[in-house]
Amino acid sequence: MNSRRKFLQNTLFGSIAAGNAAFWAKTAEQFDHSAKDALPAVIATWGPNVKATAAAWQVLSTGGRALDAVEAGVRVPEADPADTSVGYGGLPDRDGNVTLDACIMDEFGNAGSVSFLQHIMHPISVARRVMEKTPHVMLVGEGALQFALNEGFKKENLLTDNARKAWEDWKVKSEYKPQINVERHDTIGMIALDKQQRIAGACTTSGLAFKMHGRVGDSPVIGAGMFADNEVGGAAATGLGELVLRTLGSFLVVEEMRRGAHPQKAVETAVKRIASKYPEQTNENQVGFIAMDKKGRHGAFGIHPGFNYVLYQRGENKVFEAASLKSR
Ligand code: SD4
Repeated sequence: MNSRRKFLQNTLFGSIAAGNAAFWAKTAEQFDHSAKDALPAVIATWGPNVKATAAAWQVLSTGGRALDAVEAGVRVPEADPADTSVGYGGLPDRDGNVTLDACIMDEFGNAGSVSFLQHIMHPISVARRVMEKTPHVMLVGEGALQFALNEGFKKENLLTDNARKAWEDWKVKSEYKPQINVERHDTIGMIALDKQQRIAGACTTSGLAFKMHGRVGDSPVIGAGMFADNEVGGAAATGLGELVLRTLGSFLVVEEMRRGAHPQKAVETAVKRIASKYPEQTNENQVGFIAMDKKGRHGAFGIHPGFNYVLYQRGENKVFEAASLKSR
């Protein structure tokens, strides 16, 4: 049994069984009936990220800024050696290097991003510095590392013994075949809405396990892995980044919400776009989106069953199973 499934079975938090989209859409709307206490709220990809939403909630519940909440939140899995998809402990590329991607956006539409960054445990905080201290949006590779070191971040070895062992086992066959939900897709995308109705988002990952050296996914690309617009809401993606990059998925979700769609309908549209453009790749690969609008309404949807997410709202930190386009 994979760790996520085990986690879900063991979790004390309530979860809604995966249903069809129509069932879920109704359920998601049930969250909307008492809009007055919908703020603050935070949503994140993948159930094991309950500790991340709890860290974000600490900021939000004490009147803090959404931007600080998402940064504090996603730093939790970045520092967790047991999370093999994010930061320290992340599975390396096929040459044994841990290379990290992250991005962040604030309520003013400012954005910062790093990609192909090595040796820094908290890429999200480097992305925030890029946003706040440079005239740029994105720094990559060696330049991003130099910037981080100049900013006082510590150079560290991020390859844990477990991740090295997994890589050595993988090297025996050296086959790269992403599998739906089997490979740990625990990239964290997070959207927070604070008491002052400010929206911010963050996304951070070590990317696909055993990827080509130099491969960059959707997670650090503003509009692909994450997008937030304070007039509308925010969205984030997880899964096979190539499918999200080609469709600029998170931007699409936010634009659908801008046109009036409920966040649940908006994420369904983005998943369906991928499925209609890339039907063959959709059969074999997972993508999931989360979204939250300015009213604190949310949505989540995957191509396949197995995508779950965490919502911390009205004082409760809960894991939910997202509905999906395809059935088991
Ligand atoms: C990527 N979207 O690099 C990321 C992978 C991911 O959970 O979401 N993993 O393509």
